[in-house]
Amino acid sequence: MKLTGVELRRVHLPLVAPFRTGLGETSVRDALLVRILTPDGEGWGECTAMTEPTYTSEYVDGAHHVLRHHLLPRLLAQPELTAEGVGPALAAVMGHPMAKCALEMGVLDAELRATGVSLADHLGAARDTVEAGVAVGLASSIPELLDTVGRYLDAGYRRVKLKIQPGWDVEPVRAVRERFGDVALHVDANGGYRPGDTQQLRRLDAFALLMIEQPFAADELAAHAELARHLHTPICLDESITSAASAAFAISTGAAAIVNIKAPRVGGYLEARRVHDVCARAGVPVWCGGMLETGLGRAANLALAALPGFTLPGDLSASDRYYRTDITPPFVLRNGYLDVPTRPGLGVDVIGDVVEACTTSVELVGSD
Ligand code: NPG
Repeated sequence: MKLTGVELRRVHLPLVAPFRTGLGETSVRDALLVRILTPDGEGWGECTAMTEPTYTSEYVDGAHHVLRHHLLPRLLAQPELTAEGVGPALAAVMGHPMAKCALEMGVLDAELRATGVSLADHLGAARDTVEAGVAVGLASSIPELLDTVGRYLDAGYRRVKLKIQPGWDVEPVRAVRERFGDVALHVDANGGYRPGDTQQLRRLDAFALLMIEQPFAADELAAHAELARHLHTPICLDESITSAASAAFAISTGAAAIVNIKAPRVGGYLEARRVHDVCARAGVPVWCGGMLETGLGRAANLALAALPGFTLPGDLSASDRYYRTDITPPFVLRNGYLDVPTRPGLGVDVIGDVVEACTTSVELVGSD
């Protein structure tokens, strides 16, 4: 496949409600989309970098810059391109996994559309629906939290993840357990605790949580392994896992009993599948993380989450949990499950007039 051009498009999508974590609050998604143009058809990708570099070092303006000035020139210089070849073609540029993921996703979409294969089949999906989970941000009060969790459970979500931080952990978890009984519950700290907080984290053992996600900073692998020796609750790593190699190492040290896989954090869906394979060989369950994706990223995440090792519900919710109007037809909850797209490529089409209406900038970068 020859790449003839790539469109970089920024879209402004207000969230239905602000999403607050220990890293900050998001009320609008300033998403960066790529449209891959080839003589055989087009493909779409999404860069999930956030407005500020608070989750990882990537952020949307930086991703836009690295795509425009460093990644696209290398990709456009390839005489022939395959999705497998995107990673190697961009390897000279260090880091920037979310920007690289967007390009690989777009090329995968174009290539699979041209060959009539769905991304789910291409990755090796084992199911056609995926259990939906929901991530609940930090709330301003326990009653507000209980109200939000109650609405999601009424909607049919099968697993609830609560954001925690020092000062907002045991009491909200206790309140949710008391009100909602044995609902599948897990907590996510986004690295907000320090190794000295072990005694406080041990108090969470009383609530039969599925897992505690990323209690310490991304590079604190030894501290996570040490914490695991003092907790009954399994430790899941998110920010620490940046590749299949880092997943293998984290598992070997005892730092991770469960892994959250986010394709954008590991540089693409093909590396995400390799993370899945490493975890499956080690008997470590995985689940699919989310970053408030539009329908494009959601479609790709559903394909990934259909792989056999994804045995826990992920942060994959229906479109209306995020956006009043999405740029693709909405994903809807059916008895607590979401359908895995089956059509070729990502299996979803952007809605032209919706995308135009929320576009804040667009630039076409050509091959000459
Ligand atoms: O459902 O997409 C979703 C949100 C899930 O909590 C969620 N994502 O720390 O995993 C996270 C968090 C996040 C959101 C991280 C946005 C980075 C950006």
